[in-house]
Parts: sequence; C-alpha cells; structure tokens
Amino acid sequence: MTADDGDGPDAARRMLRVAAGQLGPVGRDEPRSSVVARLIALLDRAADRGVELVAFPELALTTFFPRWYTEELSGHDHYFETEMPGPETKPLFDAAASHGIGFSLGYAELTPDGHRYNTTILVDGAGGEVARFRKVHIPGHEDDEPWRPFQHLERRYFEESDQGFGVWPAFGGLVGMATCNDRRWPETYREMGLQGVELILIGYNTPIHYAPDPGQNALQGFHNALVMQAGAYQNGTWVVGVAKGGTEEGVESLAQSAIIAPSGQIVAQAVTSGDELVVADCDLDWCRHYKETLFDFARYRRPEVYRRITTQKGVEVPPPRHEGAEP
Ligand code: ING
Repeated sequence: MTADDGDGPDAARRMLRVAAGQLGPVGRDEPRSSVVARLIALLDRAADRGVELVAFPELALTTFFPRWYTEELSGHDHYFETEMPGPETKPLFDAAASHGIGFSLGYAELTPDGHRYNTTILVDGAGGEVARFRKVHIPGHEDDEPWRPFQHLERRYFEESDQGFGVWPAFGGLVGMATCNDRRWPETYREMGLQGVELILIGYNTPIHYAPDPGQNALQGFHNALVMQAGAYQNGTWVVGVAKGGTEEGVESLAQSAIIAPSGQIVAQAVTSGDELVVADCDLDWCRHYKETLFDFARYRRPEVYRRITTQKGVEVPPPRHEGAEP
C-alpha cells in the first residue's frame, strides 16, 4: 500500500470483475432446464460485460421448497441434485467454460449415502471445480407449523455442515463462500477473515415476512445490507450477496443483491426483483487498507479473552452479585 489513497496503477492491482447473478422467482413446477436457460442468459450478459466470476443464488435451480411441509423427506427429493453437474446442469457448466467465466451456484445436495445439505459449488473459468461449501447455520424449524402463512423447514430438509467455512486460492485472490442465514452471524466472516479471505460469495432466499416476529418485516433490506457491510468491513473483504427474489409461489422475497467493498460500502446493487446482473470491478488489493491497519488481526485481536465465543453455544448469564461482594 503506497502513501497516497490509491494502490498505484490499475495494472499493478489485482482487479477482478465480479457479478451477482440475481434470479427472480422460480416456480414450483419450473423445470431445471428453464432455470438453467435463465442462468446462461445471465452468463451471456456477463460475458458481454467482461465479467470473470458470477455468483448465483442459494438453491438457485428450484423454487424454495422448504416453504412446504412433507411427512416423508423423500417427498422433496426431486428438488435435490444427486450429482453436480448432472445432465440438466451440465449446459450451465459448458456455457460458463465457453465464456471463460467462473461461477458459484447454490443447490440442494443429496449425497449417495443419503445426507442432505444446502450446498454451493465454486467453479473456475475453465470449468474446473474449485470447492463446495455446505451451509453451516440452518434457520427455521424442523416440524410442521401450519400456523405460518408459509413455512421455513430448512431444519427438516438440510443437515448442518460440520465442515465450517473454507477459503480457496482462486481468481487471483482468496475466495470464500457462505449461504443465506450464515451471513447474519459474525462468526461466519471472522472464520474466513482469519484465513485471509478477500472475496466472500453469499447466495440467499429471504422472505420479507418473518412469521416469528413480523415487526422485522420492514427491516429485511436493512438487516440484509447491515450484516454483509459489517462482515466486509470488519474482515477487510469484498462481499457479494445474491438473491433469488421477487414473489415466488406467493411468498415475497427480498432481492437487493449487492456487491460490497472491504470498506463496507455498497458499490453496486440490484434495482429489480427479477433476473438481473449486478457488476463491479473489485480491487482485491483494496483489502489491505483494512487488513493491514484497523483489522491487523495478528496485532490487535485478543483470542485469550474470547473463549466464550467458541466454548459456549447459548447465553450463560453471570450469577447475581451480592452487595459489597468483590467485583
Ligand atoms: N433464509 C433466511 C435468512 O436468514 C430468514 C431465514 C427468513 C430470516 C425470513 C429472516 C426472515 O435470510 C435462509 N434461507 O437462510
């Protein structure tokens, strides 16, 4: 980092043109081939814009099926992928490779031994698999709650991943992934921040209506931006948040996909709730403005006094203090 505000000429900086490939609603009966065609259309637009990496949403290939209860888990197996790419998704991989564009894609993973995860795959510009991430924080509920106007049964259909958050060298930098509810937890970003992450890709499906506390409905957009801006700034990393938004099977879902700089500033944001490409030039070296100053973890962090963060799951209120007792 030079003394002036910039980092020297563009040529010397690791510039990456990134896009959020936002999707509008995916209908319950919309075939994967139709969704893949929409994703390829976004890739084609990305190619016209010189984009090198496109982030697609969580569970991008199907409607957000956890809004419906099924007694038998197998009742929703048709929403899951048993291979990635499979016959219906291979055209997306081929199109991306033909453009030399990398992408991340969220999908429901059913493993050969019967495990179910909310997964995202990261693929490089040559069509090679870089990594897979399985969602860590699974929100919602496990059992039928018919009182809700629509349900959020992710905890019924997906297992919590024990693999945690990884960071991989790719696209000239260090890239990490998270999924939807993961973005609301500061641990998500710090786990990757401690691995030097410079770009985090986050797909989401976020209903506007939050049944347990409807007072939060009006704040969904604010909370969405708040958590990603904070995560970006506090870890000196770029963050791409990409929605499947719009009114999907009667459920109004947040769009507002955004690309956020290590400063926490939103540099690009979706203006529709439909299929939309949101593009930004990300200077990966800009991360140093935060990683080498305020958030120089090696210099300023105090893990020796953070033990609660990794040893406690829930709140443990300290015992009441008696008058005159030692503090
Ligand atoms: N969705 C939501 C999210 O964390 C949720 C869970 C639903 C939060 C409604 C608030 C309101 O954005 C997923 N898929 O994690």
